[in-house]
Amino acid sequence: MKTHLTVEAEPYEFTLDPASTALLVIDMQRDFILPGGFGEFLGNKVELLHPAIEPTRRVLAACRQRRLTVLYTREGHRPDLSDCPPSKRERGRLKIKIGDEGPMGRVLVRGEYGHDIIDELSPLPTETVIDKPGKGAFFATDLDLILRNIGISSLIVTGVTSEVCVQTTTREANDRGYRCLVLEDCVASYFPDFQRATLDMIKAQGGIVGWVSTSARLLDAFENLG
Ligand code: TIU
Repeated sequence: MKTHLTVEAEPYEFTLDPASTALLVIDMQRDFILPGGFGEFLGNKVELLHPAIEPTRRVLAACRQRRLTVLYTREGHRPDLSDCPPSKRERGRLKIKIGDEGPMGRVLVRGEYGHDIIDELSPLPTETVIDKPGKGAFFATDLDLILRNIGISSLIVTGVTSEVCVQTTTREANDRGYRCLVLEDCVASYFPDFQRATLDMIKAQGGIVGWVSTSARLLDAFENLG
C-alpha cells in the first residue's frame, strides 16, 4: 500500500507522508472572523474571510479521518497584557484597542469569547492549540519544539490572514526546514490583492517559501491513497 501522497500544486507537486505532516489552522478566531472583534475594529470587512471556513472544515475532517496531527494557533495576550508590546497596542489608534472590553469580551485576550476559535472549526480536546503573542506562530511559542518532538517535517497551512499571520508563519517554518503546502481556498485576507500577491510570493522562484494548492487537490490526493 502507498503511504505517501502526491498533491498537485504550484510550482510542482508536493509529496507528503501523513505520519510526518501536520495540518496547521492559523488564527481562525472570532476576533478576526466575526463582527465586533479586532479585525472589524481595524477597519476591515470580516465577511472577506468567510469563504475560507467551509474548505478548511472539509480539510480538517479529512485530516482527522487520516489521523494526521492537527494543530491550531490563536493570536492573543495574557490578561495583564504583559506579553503585548505597547507598540502593538497603540497601532492604528483604535477606539477599542487590544485588551479593551468589546462585544465579544476583551479584545485579543486569552480566555475571552472573541479570542477563541470559531464554532465551525472547534479543536478536539486531543488537538494542540498554540497561543502566540505575535503574527508568526514560531515567535515566543513552543511550536517548533512540539513539531520536532512528534516528528513533523511538513505542514499543510490554512487560516487567516494570508499576508499577516499565515505568511509570517509560513516563512518562519520554511526557515526552520519545514516544507509548507498552503491551501489557497483555506487562507483568506481582508484585501483581495494581498491574497493574490501572498500566494504568488510563496510559490515564485521555484517555491522559495513553499507550495500552493487547493483543498480539492489535497482531498483528491487522500482519495487516491485509497
Ligand atoms: N490584521 C490582520 O490582517 N491580521 C492579524 O492581525 N492577525 C492575523 O493575521 N492572524
